[in-house]
Amino acid sequence: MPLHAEPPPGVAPDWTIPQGFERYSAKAHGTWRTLYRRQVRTLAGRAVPAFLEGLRRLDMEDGIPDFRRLSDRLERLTGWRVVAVPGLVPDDVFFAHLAGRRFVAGNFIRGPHELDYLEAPDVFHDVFGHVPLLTHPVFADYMEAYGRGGLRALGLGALTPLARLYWYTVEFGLVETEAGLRIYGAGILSSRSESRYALEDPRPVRIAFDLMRVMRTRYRIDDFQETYFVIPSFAHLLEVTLETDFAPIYRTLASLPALEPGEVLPGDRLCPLGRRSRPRRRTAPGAPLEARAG
Ligand code: HBI
Ligand code: FE
Repeated sequence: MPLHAEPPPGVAPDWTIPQGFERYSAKAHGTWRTLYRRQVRTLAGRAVPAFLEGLRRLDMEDGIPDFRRLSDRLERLTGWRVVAVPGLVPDDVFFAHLAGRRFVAGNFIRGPHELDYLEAPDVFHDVFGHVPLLTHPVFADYMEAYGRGGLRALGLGALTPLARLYWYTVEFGLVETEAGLRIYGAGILSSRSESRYALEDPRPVRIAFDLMRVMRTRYRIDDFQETYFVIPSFAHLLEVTLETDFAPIYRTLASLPALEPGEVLPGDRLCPLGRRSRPRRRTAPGAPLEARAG
């Protein structure tokens, strides 16, 4: 994806740049606030409770956050920091940042004419979508483990299957909770239309997470997903990532045909869209936070 292996002029050797927080216009902060409010309304009862809890703790509703202040807060919680980059960075650079608990984020924000769709991930996708779950200790560990796995995968020539794992978890993952299916993937969490589609539309298939199955499945970058994978918990995702030796999986995958998005295999466990997917508000003690809020 990147055109240069070397950072362009003005970009540090690790591909970071200053965020330039002081340079955001009032309009840029206004775009952030519009998106933020809209998305908070959409995500009540749809996002995984840990995301909404992280969002609350990060205090980002007033405008594009200053990465220094945001990082200081996040570092106290889970040891992660947020660093600015000019756009997509080379895979090895991306993985090295994750392995060092640094999340790379674009510093620019989409224009008011492209609130619903954009091609390159901007600061709203990267920070609103990804950073709140980095406050969750288990998810935070998964992201680091993924970065380490990425560096190993590059050495094994296995970027493609590993990129599919990122796509179907970090970007477009769903999780089963006691209250029903919830969103944890940042690509969904930062999109109003896909937040509804991913949970409520009958068209996509929702398949129980299986590492090999995920790594075999191609994905689309230009439309809503046709397949979502559902994890039982962040603990399961972390455990599988830490305890599986990916090398034999990559070897097996090399001899198997890839699967298309939307394809269903006889062995797939499908997650039906029951009434449980949009529960009525519960107020009983111990009900998920999101069910009580809003
Ligand atoms: N760069 N800025 C940025 N953001 C990403 O999500 C990203 C990247 N470079 C490479 C990359 N992702 C891929 O390697 C992963 O999607 C697997
Ligand atoms: Fe992303």
